[in-house]
Amino acid sequence: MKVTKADFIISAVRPNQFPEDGLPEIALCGRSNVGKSSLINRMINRKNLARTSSTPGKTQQLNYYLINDDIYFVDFPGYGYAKVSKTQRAAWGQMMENYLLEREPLKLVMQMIDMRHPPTKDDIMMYDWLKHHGLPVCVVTTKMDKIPRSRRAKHAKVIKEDLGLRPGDPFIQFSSEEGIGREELWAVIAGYAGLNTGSEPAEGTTSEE
Ligand SMILES: Nc1nc2c(ncn2[C@@H]2O[C@H](COP(=O)(O)OP(=O)(O)OP(=O)(O)O)[C@@H](O)[C@H]2O)c(=O)[nH]1
Ligand SMILES: [Mg+2]
Repeated sequence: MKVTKADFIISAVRPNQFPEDGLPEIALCGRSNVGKSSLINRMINRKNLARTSSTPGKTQQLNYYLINDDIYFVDFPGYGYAKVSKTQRAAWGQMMENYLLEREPLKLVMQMIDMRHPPTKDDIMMYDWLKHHGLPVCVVTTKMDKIPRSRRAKHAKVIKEDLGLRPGDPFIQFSSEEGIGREELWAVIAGYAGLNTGSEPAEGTTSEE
């Protein structure tokens, strides 16, 4: 996928701030610090359009990025960050839940898991919740470059087993640092979003028509 244009659109805190053009939306969720913003930057090959931080929990709104005027990435607040107040967590939770259950242009949820560790309870709960509600999910494991080659297959296996990865759900091993998995992930996204990239959709993806 050739990205020729990428723009930050809005940090939305209320549904009436969401774009109204109906373009397909791809949501990114995962623990705080898992690498959501870094993945966006790598997918569009820009260093710092999505703000990354060493301060976990920095993303507190739904951040919309528009790519090639074709598709939105929606960066979610990271879950599982202890220093966030209960009230704030409940408010985010409600906003995310409403978005995921009611947002018509949502085509795919990328659930991101840190490849260095087994999935957390929150990761497993999130995946179960998404599947329970029938949402299309692609599991993306991040920070692959931090695992020695010889141990990658083992880590991938543990993550698939602990999550109970459903048959048909794409599973992509990714590194924002090295760009591993970028093309494969674009192919999956293009398939779910119905984008025409001029190439065949990757295996394991479904296109809308
Ligand atoms: N080595 C390596 N480091 C990564 C990778 N992805 C992210 N990081 C680092 O992990 C830290 C967190 O990355 P972010 O992209 O800010 O994580 P996030 O999920 O957006 O975090 P929140 O917005 O706080 O929820 C940063 O220091 C990144 O440089 C990766 O693939 N490889
Ligand atoms: Mg972020």
